[in-house]
Amino acid sequence: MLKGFHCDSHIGLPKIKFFQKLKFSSQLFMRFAFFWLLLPFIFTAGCSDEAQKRVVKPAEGFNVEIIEEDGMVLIPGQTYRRGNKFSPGNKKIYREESPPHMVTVSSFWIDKYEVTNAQFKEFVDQTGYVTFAEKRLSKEVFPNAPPEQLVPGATIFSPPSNDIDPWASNDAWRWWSYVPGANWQSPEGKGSTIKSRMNHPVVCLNPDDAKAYAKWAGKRLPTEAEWELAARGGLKNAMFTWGDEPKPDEKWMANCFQGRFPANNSGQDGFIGTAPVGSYPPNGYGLYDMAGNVWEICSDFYHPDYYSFFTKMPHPDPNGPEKPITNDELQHFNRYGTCPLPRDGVSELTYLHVTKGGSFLCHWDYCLRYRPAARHYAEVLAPTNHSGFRCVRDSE
Ligand SMILES: [Ca+2]
Ligand SMILES: [Ca+2]
Repeated sequence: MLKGFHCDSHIGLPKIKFFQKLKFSSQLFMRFAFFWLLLPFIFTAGCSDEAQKRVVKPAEGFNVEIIEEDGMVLIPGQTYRRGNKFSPGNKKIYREESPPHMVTVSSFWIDKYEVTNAQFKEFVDQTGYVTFAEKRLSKEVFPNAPPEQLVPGATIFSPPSNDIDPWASNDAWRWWSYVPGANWQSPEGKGSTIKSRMNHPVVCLNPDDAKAYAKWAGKRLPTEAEWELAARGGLKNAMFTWGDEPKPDEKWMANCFQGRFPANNSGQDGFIGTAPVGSYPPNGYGLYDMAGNVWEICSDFYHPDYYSFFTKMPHPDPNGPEKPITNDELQHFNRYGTCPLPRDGVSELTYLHVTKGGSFLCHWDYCLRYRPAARHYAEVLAPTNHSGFRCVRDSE
């Protein structure tokens, strides 16, 4: 599949190999150049009024002072333990989270909420920005791709009509489909609309789209280390953003998936798909949806073994592995435990970027990743309807 994506890191993409042979062509260069040409305008558009800083009450049950400014929260610089080596509760192994290690992060501001459709629309209205999912891919750039995979579109959750065992095979395409016409304005494809969902998180974007928005807003994407620190909400080593209890007082604390994945979503937590941002309790830093709702794209490249590399070469404010990898290389790692270095001619469109926090599709038994330590990835090639983002900016 050309614009492939899958929910779980152990599942391989079946048809992406031809990308490894691609050169970084002039058309791809033009795609990136387009964003840069816009910058003089969008930088001006992103300037905001003078900020008002105020101290707000901490979230109930947490002794953390929160300083808030223009919809962002100041996270104080600190050293914390990143990652997780324990079973998160469902006895599954999430080895990409190990080994846990100490990380020092400088102070930074982070958005209280995931970026919404309304916010992204303002960006598009002001700049004319066109997202990756809205563009047709060129036959010249992807000579081996079937024509039906070159049309604009995104990868959309498409559950089967009957119960299936998600562990029965490695084929996540049993519940994902490439849908022509799907994009941030029509997240389920042609005929779908966000009109009644303007306060929901924007989806169907790739990392470049998220970066373009962040630049326009005078912000940037968070590093993985920043994101996890913020998600932990002042708690030390807790399994979830709210503590260690999966469902305290029988209350769902995040928008995730109940029922039998993938065919039967009971929506017991109130939402089958995305929820309006801020529908669930905030964490100790007053941040919403750091667990569930939509995955949040970070600036780091993804490598499943990065934490092992990092523990050998720790440094403050880590920003991910220098060498990006592709999905093919990830599958090689999952099979053999080693990861070949990227080769010349590999398209940047196949590089994996870190995503954090899980989504409305994360399930206790299948993908228990609505946890701060959990790690997953997004491809530039594969916008999906369960991935979004929020922004950060440096602290002066
Ligand atoms: Ca839900
Ligand atoms: Ca989220």
